[in-house]
Amino acid sequence: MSKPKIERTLVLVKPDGVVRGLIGEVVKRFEMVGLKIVGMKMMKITPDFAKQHYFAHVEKDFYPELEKRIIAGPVIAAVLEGMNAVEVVRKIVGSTESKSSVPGTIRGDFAHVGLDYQGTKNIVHASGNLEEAEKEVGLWFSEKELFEYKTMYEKHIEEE
Ligand code: 3AN
Repeated sequence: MSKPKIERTLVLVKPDGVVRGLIGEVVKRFEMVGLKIVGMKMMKITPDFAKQHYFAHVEKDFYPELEKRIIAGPVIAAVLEGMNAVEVVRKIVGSTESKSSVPGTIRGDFAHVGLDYQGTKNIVHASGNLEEAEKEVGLWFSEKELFEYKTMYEKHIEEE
């Protein structure tokens, strides 16, 4: 059997999620499945920083709206660690469009609007793949802001 991959991924509670008081709800869902928070902070980002984060979208027609929403207020940035963390976090977040996100996902439970109307108000951001996750974790966090520790569950596994 191949060894499970321990990955790190970036999650943001975007300004629309922060002003709706959803920080705790979002964080709870990742903790519930046993993902480990290895870094977390509140930040208000600049347009320049937004362009670095969304570099793949800067040339797209929806970019001005996307930037406006992400710089509108403070965000919560977190790095989550766990087995296949990138894929698991995307599953919990739901699909890009809230309208199509299934109930049980963050976007499916707390937003409903289609990309054609208010595409950027979908509460959270999560890295799309491992390569993106490595870049985004490096952009948002310094080494000193990331922590190593063992969760109770990891200790249990070691004791088995
Ligand atoms: P995700 O956030 O699900 O990873 P991305 O990275 O493709 O999605 O897009 C980043 C953000 O850009 C999305 N969260 C959404 O707010 C916005 N966006 C993506 N595609 C569109 C679109 N076709 N129209 C409007 N906004 C979009």
